Amino acid sequence: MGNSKSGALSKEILEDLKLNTKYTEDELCSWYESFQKQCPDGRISRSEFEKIYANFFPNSDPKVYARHVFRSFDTNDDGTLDFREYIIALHLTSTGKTRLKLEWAFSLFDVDRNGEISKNEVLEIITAIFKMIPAEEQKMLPDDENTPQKRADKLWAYFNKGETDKLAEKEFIEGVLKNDAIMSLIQYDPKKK
Ligand SMILES: [Ca+2]
Ligand SMILES: [Ca+2]
Repeated sequence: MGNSKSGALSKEILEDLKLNTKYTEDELCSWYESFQKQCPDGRISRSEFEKIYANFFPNSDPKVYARHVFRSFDTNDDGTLDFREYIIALHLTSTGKTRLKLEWAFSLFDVDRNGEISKNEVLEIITAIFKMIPAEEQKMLPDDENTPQKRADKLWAYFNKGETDKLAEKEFIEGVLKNDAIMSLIQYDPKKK
């Protein structure tokens, strides 16, 4: 009590988030309030982040995927997400197919952060995505997309790559932007009930 100042959202972060997301000042301030309530120390740990994902995917196992998403948003690599990193995460994962979202998707697939994607990295992330798809939905997937390996093969064939070739960021973004079917290979949108 009487300490509201240190708990307020700094003007700098607010301006930065208004500029870099579609959210309004009101939205950001009210999210900040609830963020502070849930995370009094102002940070989300990896296990807390995994719990948030678990709530969204009660019928499947989003844990590995959540871990990769966490890595991609922990831009300063300190093992926690602060409010800014968290809001950027929300913004990017909830927007449609934009260049910005695909820049993020690239960083998600670039597991070792060396600036290019290998087929093994693709397989690793697609395997994590697959674990989020409930079993009954997996049964309904097209025959050439119903295992992580088939999906990785399909993606690699689309980009005309050999097994040991690498995919650069620009190539990835431009390729996916051009093709909705490829976009659906690299993400999972739960069906609205
Ligand atoms: Ca961080
Ligand atoms: Ca890489």
